[in-house]
Amino acid sequence: MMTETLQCAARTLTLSAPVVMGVLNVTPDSFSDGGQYINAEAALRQASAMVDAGAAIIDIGGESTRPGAAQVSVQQELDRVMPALERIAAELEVVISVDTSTPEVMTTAAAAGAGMINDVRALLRPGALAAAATTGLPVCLMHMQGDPQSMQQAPTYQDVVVEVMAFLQQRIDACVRGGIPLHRLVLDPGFGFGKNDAHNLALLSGLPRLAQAGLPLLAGLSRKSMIGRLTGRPVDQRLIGSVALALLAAERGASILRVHDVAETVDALRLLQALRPYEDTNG
Ligand code: YH5
Repeated sequence: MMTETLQCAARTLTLSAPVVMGVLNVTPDSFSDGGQYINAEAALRQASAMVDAGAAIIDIGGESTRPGAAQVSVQQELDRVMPALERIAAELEVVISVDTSTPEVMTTAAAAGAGMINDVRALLRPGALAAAATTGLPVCLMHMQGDPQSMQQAPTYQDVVVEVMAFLQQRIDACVRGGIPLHRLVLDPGFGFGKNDAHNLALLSGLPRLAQAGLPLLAGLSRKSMIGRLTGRPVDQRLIGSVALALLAAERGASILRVHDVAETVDALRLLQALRPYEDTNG
């Protein structure tokens, strides 16, 4: 039987219907003068709006993993993430996911009330697996080919679905050996992380095969470059493309949709969920 709930510290996340993870912006540039206090208040307002719009999870990250983004120090990451996380944990009833690959950020965030770890490097950094195990929190293991600096230069696969699944299966095995049981794991093919459009589309189409691992799937497609290339839209006009891909991913078995536009995605997922009782009754 498929995992239908995730225990996220004190909160239980039910995944029998797809849920939305809202992406919280904690980039430093937009609040450079106000320091972390203003940053945290702005983050709280943004998170609060996403919760009102139906987000089940708020994802907070202090390292930009966009293609070509600069690396940040552990202290910079903590400075960006922790004030916002503390404010949100104090004020909102929502699961907070911390988007990090850094062991110290995992343990510090967990102690401050984070309910999930989202690691685009699938706990491959030294000490990350042990740190995540110690927190007792669920972990999203994402596939990436290469590193954020160079991953989009020349991604290559023989069979992208087979290779992503093989990588994730290795990470599942490492987690179970290292004290993170299966019921704490979520899998993510990592759309756009060392993939061209053909790879991303093959993975979207192949999600039902990834779902056969029996673990919940997370899909992050919101506003990504593939939508730009396929629709000709700049990043501020990708709402409809993003909602369409979230819906296609949910239909193919994704349980958690990581999105910027929470209200619109929640509407689309409600319609999918309304249709589900009528599926497979047309034969
Ligand atoms: C993900 O897929 N993605 S950060 C480039 C864009 C737009 C958006 C304009 N963290 C994922 O959102 N965590 C990120 O082009 C993630 N899965 C998980 N688990 C990248 C991002 C983005 C990049």
